[in-house]
Amino acid sequence: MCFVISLSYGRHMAHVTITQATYRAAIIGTGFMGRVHSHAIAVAGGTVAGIVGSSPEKAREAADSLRAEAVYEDAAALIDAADVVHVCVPNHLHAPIALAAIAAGKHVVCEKPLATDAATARAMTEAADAAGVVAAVPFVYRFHPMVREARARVAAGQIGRLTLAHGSYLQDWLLRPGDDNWRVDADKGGALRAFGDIGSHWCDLLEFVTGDRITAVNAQLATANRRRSGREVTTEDIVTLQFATRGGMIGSTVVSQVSAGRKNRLLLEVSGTEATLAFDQEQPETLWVGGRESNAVLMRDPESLSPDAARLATVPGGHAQGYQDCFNAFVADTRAAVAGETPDGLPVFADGLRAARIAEAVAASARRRDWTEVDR
Ligand code: SOE
Repeated sequence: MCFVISLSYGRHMAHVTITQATYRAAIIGTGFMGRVHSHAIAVAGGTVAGIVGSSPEKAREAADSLRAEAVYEDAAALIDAADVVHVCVPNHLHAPIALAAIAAGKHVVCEKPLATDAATARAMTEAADAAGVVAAVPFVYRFHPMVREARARVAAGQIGRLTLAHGSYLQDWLLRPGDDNWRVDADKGGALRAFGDIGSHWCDLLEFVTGDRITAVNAQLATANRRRSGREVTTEDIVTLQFATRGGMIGSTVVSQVSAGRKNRLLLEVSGTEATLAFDQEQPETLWVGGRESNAVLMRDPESLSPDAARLATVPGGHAQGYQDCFNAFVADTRAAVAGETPDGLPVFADGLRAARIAEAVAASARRRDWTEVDR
């Protein structure tokens, strides 16, 4: 059961959904993502029943900042105590923890990439479906209001027949040979690192906004830093990708974690026979609309947005929203799903599986130096 409370401030209306189902979360993994999840759980009206870290000391250190009611040493005991399990550990540990939670009948939020290979992602998706639990994956850029606005305009036919999509997802936090992280190691992060970590977001956003599907890819991979912290690195720093879609678009994207000055720049531009839309994740308050006669930069103003975009606009235009707001909205929608609702656009395990299948096609294409079909 849920209540929708409408609040008005000046000319602005906000709709806040209050669900009655409890949302007692377990957070497994206490790093950066654990903190982001914890904040979003609090904003969604949930509680953090407990946390498990990579060591009991790390978990105790993180307890306050993660608002944890308790620190557990045993993940199974924490899973028992929770309604929903948030899996925020390195990628190779997603499957065992998520599957244990599903086997215990718990809802799951599992970080992306869902698994380090598509077969495991499929097993996780099938297990969640069979258990009838909510199983969500934080492809959170879907929750930028201006992304929803772009999606609504495409769906309404305002862009015309889609012909071209392109863009990039660029970061610089792995620029230097001394920059390091567990994601760099294939045995923890998966064989495709930059693509799994951030390319997956780009492809998810493309398919979400356009409602179209990538059917074939032609990819190149490059590793700029072949050694990091004294060891050999096999995972890629850069991916260039051409693709074709079922709906007849062609396009390309560039994914890099070694692009100096680019912190988290996801750019998606979609062109149709009537208009072009461009969204830049580092400027998420605007959407560029290109026309033959004139161009416009739309501001996130809830009063002029489509209903789904306005739903996610939690503060009036000009009061900047960003990444954590996306996460908050994602967890709020996950909570609504736990309460029995079907929020539009909630990314679920099937979307995580989809990303894993695209990643496998990317790897195969780069290996074969040729086009590879995604859904074969
Ligand atoms: C690191 O590259 C990272 O935190 C990703 O893991 C996230 O998914 C992305 O949102 C930001 O960058």
